[in-house]
Amino acid sequence: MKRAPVLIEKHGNVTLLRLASENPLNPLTDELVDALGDALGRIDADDAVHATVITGSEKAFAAGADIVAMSALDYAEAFRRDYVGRNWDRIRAHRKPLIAAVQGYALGGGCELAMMCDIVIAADDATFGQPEVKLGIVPGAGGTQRLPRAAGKSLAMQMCLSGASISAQQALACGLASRVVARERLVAEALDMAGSIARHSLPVLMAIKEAVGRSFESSLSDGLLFERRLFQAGFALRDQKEGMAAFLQKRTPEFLNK
Ligand code: DAK
Repeated sequence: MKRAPVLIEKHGNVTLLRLASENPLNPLTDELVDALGDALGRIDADDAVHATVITGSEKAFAAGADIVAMSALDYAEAFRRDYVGRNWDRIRAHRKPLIAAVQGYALGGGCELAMMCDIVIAADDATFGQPEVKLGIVPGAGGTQRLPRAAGKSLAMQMCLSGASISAQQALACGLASRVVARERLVAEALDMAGSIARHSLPVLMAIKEAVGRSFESSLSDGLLFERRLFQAGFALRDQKEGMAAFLQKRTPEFLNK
């Protein structure tokens, strides 16, 4: 029997998704990205899940889009099928917190997938790169757009124009990753972080994700107004009452996610 390209584990109100193609480099085939999109769609619809960790194999988070499939594409077909747009958009549209736990290679679409997540934790052996230029193509899932925002223009240009990768420590230094941990501890640390996020009120977590996301899409004044309205709307939540009452009563809040 063919194994599932994405393995799903439940850890309380955190889900762990392991990219697990037969090739441990995890080329991002349509099958794998479809399975990831399906899993994230189910998580979005499941009130019991508050946060998700996406990880890969010991060798690779993902070594990029499937070069075998891409090598056969022509322009008409890529345009007509909106090549890989459809399934990738589902990842981008996910509304709950996503943590990428990156071990080994995160190249091309693999680096772009990590950047679509809200937080990137890297194992000390992780490498990040946008090697598309070596294949005669430009990055297609955010490398030229998210990487400059995450890593700054100069480093993003260097990576996209040369195709050379950076180390986990460089990713940490430039802000592409927020933590580097020993490879043996990667998934445990990512699950710990997800758990510390997931204990909070789900609608508040989703609103924070939306607001931080908006900061990349809008002017500062529009973003600040969006944030202020979300902040004010938060007083309609029962969890605002609970959070503040718990603080004043010196107890742990019991959020209702309402
Ligand atoms: N696709 C298909 N097969 C791959 C692959 C890939 N991305 N990466 C590796 N493989 C295959 C190799 O061909 C080899 O196959 P066999 O020869 O065994 O049949 C096997 O995996 C093992 O690979 P290597 O022998 O090369 O293994 P090494 O350990 O020596 O090297 C490596 C590992 C990761 C450094 C190397 O395999 C490598 O450089 N791989 C290619 C990395 C790459 O160029 N990635 C970028 C691809 S372009 C979009 C969404 C996404 C994208 C674009 C648009 N939209 C939403 C519009 C993304 C584009 C890309 O990612």
